[in-house]
Amino acid sequence: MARILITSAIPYINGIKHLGNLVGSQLPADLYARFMRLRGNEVMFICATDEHGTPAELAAAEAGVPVAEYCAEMHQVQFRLGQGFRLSFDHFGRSSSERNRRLTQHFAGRLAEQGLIREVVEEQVYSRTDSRFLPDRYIEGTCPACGYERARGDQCENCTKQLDPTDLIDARSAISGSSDLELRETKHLYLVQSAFRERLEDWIESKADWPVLTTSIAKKWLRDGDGLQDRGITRDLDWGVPVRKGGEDWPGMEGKVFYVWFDAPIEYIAATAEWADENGKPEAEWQRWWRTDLGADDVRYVQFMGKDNVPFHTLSFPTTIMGSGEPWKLVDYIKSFNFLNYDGGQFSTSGKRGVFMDQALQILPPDYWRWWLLSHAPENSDSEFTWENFSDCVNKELADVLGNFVNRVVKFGVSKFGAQVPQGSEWTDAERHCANAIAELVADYCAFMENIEVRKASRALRSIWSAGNEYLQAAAPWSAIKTDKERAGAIVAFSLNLINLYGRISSPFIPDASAEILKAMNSPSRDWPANGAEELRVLAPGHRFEPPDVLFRKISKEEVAEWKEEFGGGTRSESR
Ligand code: B3M
Ligand code: ZN
Repeated sequence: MARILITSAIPYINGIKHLGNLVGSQLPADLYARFMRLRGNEVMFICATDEHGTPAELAAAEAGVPVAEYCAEMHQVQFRLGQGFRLSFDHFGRSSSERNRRLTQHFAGRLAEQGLIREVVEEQVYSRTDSRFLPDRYIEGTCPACGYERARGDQCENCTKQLDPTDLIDARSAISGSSDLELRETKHLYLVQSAFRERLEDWIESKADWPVLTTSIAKKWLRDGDGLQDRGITRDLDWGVPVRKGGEDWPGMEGKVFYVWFDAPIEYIAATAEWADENGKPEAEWQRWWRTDLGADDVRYVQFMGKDNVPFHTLSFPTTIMGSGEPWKLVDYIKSFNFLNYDGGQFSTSGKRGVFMDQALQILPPDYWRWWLLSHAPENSDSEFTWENFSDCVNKELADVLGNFVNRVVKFGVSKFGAQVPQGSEWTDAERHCANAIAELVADYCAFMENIEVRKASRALRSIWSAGNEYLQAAAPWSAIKTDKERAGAIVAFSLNLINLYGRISSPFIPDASAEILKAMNSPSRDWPANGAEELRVLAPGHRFEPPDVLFRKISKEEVAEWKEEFGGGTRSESR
């Protein structure tokens, strides 16, 4: 049994996430966490809301609520939506927690002690119209690298370049739209990332097994030297972690807070401590996941995130960890994702274009979304959601291939043999052949899941379902029953065992349907399927079951037309 620490990028608090956000981090992280638990590993799966910085302040201002109140409410909303999608976090924390405040100040203090923080008096963009500094997202303009016109002061989301507000061309205030800006002096702390160039290069270089998407982004920023410019880790904002050195004041930094990207990844650690607090566990219980001197040396730590978050996780956060000089756990594997587009354009939070997590659950159960999203995860390139593709996929793969198989077998079986596994005659070549094929496919499925190849894993699972259909079609118990009831019984018994197997191995993708199947089949709990024919004899003759309800309904043409209209969005805004 291994110990696996899994973190998903922590979603900004500033509103309900769309399906593109979901499939870029939280959902595949959940897939992996569920699979790893199913295999008998000890898993700690952590997520949280990212509550500081300009996104939170801007959203709260727009909602007309104090920012702390806004964050508390939105945290609950995101937490419940996560449950709605069956995201199986061990803890869903808050970056505004007391734990994160203390830990962030602790890291800053350590970095200062190691000589890795510089105090810099610099000029920052100040808006005369708004009477305030405009850090990060408070300012928008054209990206100097790629020309994208709605780049923000902290990062261009089009080309992922990390930016400073002063880099933007034709800059304007995101609050008032004003371009009546000037540069004013203010003091900030800088993290000396440049001191880590070689260590970071060697570290990334050693990660030969990482997805190319992850290493190519990391190497690009290392090579261009861009990602290793010393970066400001403080801001002139009210909302955030107050700048302190461990438990002490930081002279000259009164009234300033840490930059959201400094404290957000530290929340991975803090959230694990929050988990311990909430469950009445001693410090050692969370430290054994994070401190290599306290038990975390045998932990495998895997992070999930969208590609725009990669620079922060391959350069900045590792610098914080390494620079602390303390034995904190570094990530072992970073799985990153491209973007999901929506019907010929981008998902847009500001333009309300696309499907958002709350809306998705209002129209269909979570398994339908999970299956489509994961089987179309934007792993090797961006991918696109269209309603036609979605409804085809659900109707064919879930309703026809899986749902219909279960339904046919159970209906036929119950009508001929009652709600129990029939005795039947011995297996024939048909069963042996199918059992072997399934064993091979299950091995493939496992290998893909271990390697976090999400699309390939979904294809293997679909093939496992199809193999059952092909078997049933060829074995044709409805014909056999006319001449040889025992043979028909054998086919039904084998098929019922296939259903049971499907219930056990499909849960990472479709947890609700899997649970329904297992409950209906009155399934004995077992370890992960051994790759042998044995698995298809688990439900013995005489084993009783309850016919399950229809597992998946079909999506109609009318619904597709209606939803297309409803979710099209008023504008074709370019913002994600
Ligand atoms: N909140 C960005 C995002 O939601 C950011 C991730 C933080 S991970 C430490 O995409
Ligand atoms: Zn750009």
